Amino acid sequence: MKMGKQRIITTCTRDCPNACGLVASVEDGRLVRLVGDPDHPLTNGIACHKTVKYIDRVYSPERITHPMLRRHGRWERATWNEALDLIAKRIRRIVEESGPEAILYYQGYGERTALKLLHRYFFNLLGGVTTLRGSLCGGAGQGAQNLDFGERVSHDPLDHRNSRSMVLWARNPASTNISLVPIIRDIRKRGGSVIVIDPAHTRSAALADHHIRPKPGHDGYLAMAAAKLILSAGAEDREFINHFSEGYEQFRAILDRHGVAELCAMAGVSTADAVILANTLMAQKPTSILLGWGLHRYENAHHLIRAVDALGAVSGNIGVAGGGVSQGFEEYGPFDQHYWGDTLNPPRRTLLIARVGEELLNATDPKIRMIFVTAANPLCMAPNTAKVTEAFDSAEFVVYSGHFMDDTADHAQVFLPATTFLEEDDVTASYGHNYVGPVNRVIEPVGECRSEFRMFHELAARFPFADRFRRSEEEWLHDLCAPIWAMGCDLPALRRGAFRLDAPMVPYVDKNFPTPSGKFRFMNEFTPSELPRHDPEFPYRLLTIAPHGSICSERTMADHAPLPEIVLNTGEAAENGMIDNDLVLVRSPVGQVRARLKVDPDQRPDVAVAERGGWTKAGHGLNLLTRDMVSAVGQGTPFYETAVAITPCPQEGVMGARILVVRHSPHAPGGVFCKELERLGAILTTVSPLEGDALPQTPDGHEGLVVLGGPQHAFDDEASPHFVPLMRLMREFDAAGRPVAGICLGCQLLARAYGGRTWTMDGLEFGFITHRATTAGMADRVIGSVLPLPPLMEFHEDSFDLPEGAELLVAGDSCVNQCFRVGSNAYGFQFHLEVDSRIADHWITGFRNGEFGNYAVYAEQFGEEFFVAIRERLPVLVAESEAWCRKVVAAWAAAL
Ligand SMILES: Nc1nc2c(c(=O)[nH]1)N[C@H]1C(S)=C(S)[C@@H](COP(=O)(O)OP(=O)(O)OC[C@H]3O[C@@H](n4cnc5c(=O)[nH]c(N)nc54)[C@H](O)[C@@H]3O)O[C@H]1N2
Ligand SMILES: Nc1nc2c(c(=O)[nH]1)N[C@H]1C(S)=C(S)[C@@H](COP(=O)(O)OP(=O)(O)OC[C@H]3O[C@@H](n4cnc5c(=O)[nH]c(N)nc54)[C@H](O)[C@@H]3O)O[C@H]1N2
Ligand code: SF4
Ligand SMILES: [Mo]
Repeated sequence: MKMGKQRIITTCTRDCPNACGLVASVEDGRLVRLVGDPDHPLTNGIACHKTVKYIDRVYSPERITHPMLRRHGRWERATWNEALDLIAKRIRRIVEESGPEAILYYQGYGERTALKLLHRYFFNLLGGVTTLRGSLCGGAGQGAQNLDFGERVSHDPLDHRNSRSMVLWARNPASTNISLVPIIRDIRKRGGSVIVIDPAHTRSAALADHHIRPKPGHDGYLAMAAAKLILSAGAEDREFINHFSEGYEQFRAILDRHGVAELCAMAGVSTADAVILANTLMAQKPTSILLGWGLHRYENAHHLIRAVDALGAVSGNIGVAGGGVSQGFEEYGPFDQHYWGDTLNPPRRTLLIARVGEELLNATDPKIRMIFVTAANPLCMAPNTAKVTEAFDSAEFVVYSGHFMDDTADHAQVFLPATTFLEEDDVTASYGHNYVGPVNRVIEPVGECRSEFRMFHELAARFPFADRFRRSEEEWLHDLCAPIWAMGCDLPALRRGAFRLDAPMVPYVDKNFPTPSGKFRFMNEFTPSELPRHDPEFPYRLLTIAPHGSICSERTMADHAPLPEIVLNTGEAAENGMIDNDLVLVRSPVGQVRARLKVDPDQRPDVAVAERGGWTKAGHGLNLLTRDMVSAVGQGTPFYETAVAITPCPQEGVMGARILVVRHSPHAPGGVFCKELERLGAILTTVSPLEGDALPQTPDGHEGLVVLGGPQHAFDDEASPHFVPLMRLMREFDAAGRPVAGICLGCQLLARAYGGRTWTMDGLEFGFITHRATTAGMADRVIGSVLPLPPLMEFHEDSFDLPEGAELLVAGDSCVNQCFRVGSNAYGFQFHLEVDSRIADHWITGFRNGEFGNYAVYAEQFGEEFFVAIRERLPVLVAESEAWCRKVVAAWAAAL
């Protein structure tokens, strides 16, 4: 480890069009600060708020930092050699028995740098495995623009400085493209207009002069209405139409089918909206029209995009500085793609990523036996999660390379812990601008994490083609980036800062298009019968948009709120008997999800908007709702072809149950236990008597009681005068047939409430410990239904005698009384089943550093090795404990 302070520049490789230049500050080998690089021409010193948080992600207590193998259903630590040997053995066997196409390589969007091209090279050296075709992200738009322009080429974002106005068409840069924000503000400062066209009321609406809210998937009509207005004003670009385009007559014929008012009605906008759009295009030339990814996500997205391209052409914005209909760039464009090695074998099978669940299940010749996943989370991000999960579970062997135990890792047999870009040397391009940037290693790999370059390298070393793969990163970059070097850059120069590719600032400036005729092609067919239809059973179109706070599913378990939020128009919600914060059931033809309702008066009444990316296992999983379809053009994924019904959750069982939570310390929150209760629909009221909150006198108004832990002694009524009334309350809840749960201190108080003595032990019990269920436990309504027990977190110096009439359900070796039932439905849990990664990490770190005053004396009993080991095992320990806790809560709450 390098000591002292360092400042290192690098480039963010996350799935984000900005590809920001970053400056990392490192102190004694540890990353302490990550900010935008002031010298990067597009970043200009401003990176997103997610970047500051990325440091927490790199050092997250949930991050997997050593290889793991699943043995007998449980994750166990393995060495790299064990993991890679096993993978190599399975690959060899499968290739021998079923051929290489029985393996699927699933590359996600998490990181698409130069060296990542080599993954596919590895699989091609193997003989060519099954790969994916199409895209979860952009396909449809590229397909449509290729039809019109011959090839999709966008204006350099720096060219928008020449724009007098801008249209953000299905794009939300305030959340997704921060580098554009100053450029947008600048247009307005110069007196130009910015129009946002989006059915949802996003953060970007605040950046604009006008927000036009078309019906989802119906933008084509709006574009046509604006084109008609321009034509009727005689303001069209005649020269472009006459000399540089084809198909104009067909386009005119399409426009002639309807009047402007009719088109606006079909688009779900007012005529005034179309007039504003047309007037802006006529009076504030040039206009930069920026297409977002929202438009791609329709089956017939090409209709929408082609209509906008045509509007750009009619209004004279094609091949003009400050104009253009721009969409994005190819992140793999500047690299030598022949290193994918696709020509090494005859064409191999591909599966459509848009329908990957179905495609996997239908792949029979040969059946997919192994799936190798890198930088992806298909069990969360691909459509129709239930089907994708079934498909993944039908493969015999899933290898997952990534950072966290996400939905997909949960279904794998091998976990390969990958480095983040901060631990790697590489080169990255961008899908949002024309700069390539250096990925310079900022810190040493965390734990035993390895770059995928190294993983594949060492995997290749186990095969006869090793020599074709084994070269240094530098050597590979020399070849992979040859097209960049040919533009006048070299690796040492690139390591020092971003390099602008030799790409046009303004594409098609010579009005020469790479179409067969060399001309721009107007949309020449339009079949509106193919546009999304209204189904009264599912009245809202579900728009699962980019989350503001994270990139897609890059989160941890602890990051998740109990439920996803879904936004509905305020009036629409009220008409259907729902108000802000209600718990609602969101149903689609393929699945259902519970969510928290948010209302917004500025949103269209026929859409439901939610942020994509929450994990399925955390109760978010919005792709449980989406249909698996493919776009008609470009093999894209029409995520927004899903319509949903939203209704209040039926008030039964836990739903709507009011639960009193008594908290004893800010360091011991309700964690997973309380989150899960909320997820099931309970309404929690938390009181902290030690901070002056009044304890309710009777159970009236609450259907259940949860008493949390804290450092107090259960026998010390002097320090905690509320113990006596609290114990009475615990008995009264139970007597009234209302379930009680006591955790740690709460467990001891429950024992005392029924006459059990509480006392201080010889030492402190700390860490994750495995206990056993007693015979009574096996027969118990709650514990009997959640066996086997994973290791569970302990942090206590007191214990208790079982009260008379109590049943011991879980017994420990060093401290026997771990879980009991008393009365009819009162449960005491000595272990902290509620911990999530944050709570556990806080306790481990605080305890080790002597921060928890009265426990400091015990820390010495636990050596340094103990703390290192527990921190290393924490991600899995917490994941197991959390999954178990959720089952316990469901069983406990069933009595509500
Ligand atoms: N913070 C953050 N940034 C990200 C990401 C993230 O997850 N979080 N993801 C990254 C990725 S993978 C991508 S692809 C990009 C996406 O970047 P954007 O395209 O900017 O974002 P999206 O939310 O995918 O879609 C933009 C908007 O399209 C709108 N939309 C949906 N349907 C229609 C329609 O029919 N008509 C119109 N006019 N608008 C419609 C949606 O309401 C949404 O607000 O962002 C990248 N950046
Ligand atoms: N409902 C709905 N679903 C959608 C969309 C939508 O609009 N609505 N949008 C779609 C879009 S635009 C996209 S791009 C896809 C994204 O789909 P995916 O790529 O499957 O999902 P991500 O959540 O981006 O997962 C990327 C993972 O890569 C990890 N990662 C980052 N760097 C590395 C690395 O170097 N190595 C490894 N091994 N892992 C790394 C990240 O931590 C993260 O876990 O989702 C799509 N899914
Ligand atoms: S996530 Fe996007 S905006 Fe944030 S630092 Fe990375 S590239 Fe920049
Ligand atoms: Mo994307």
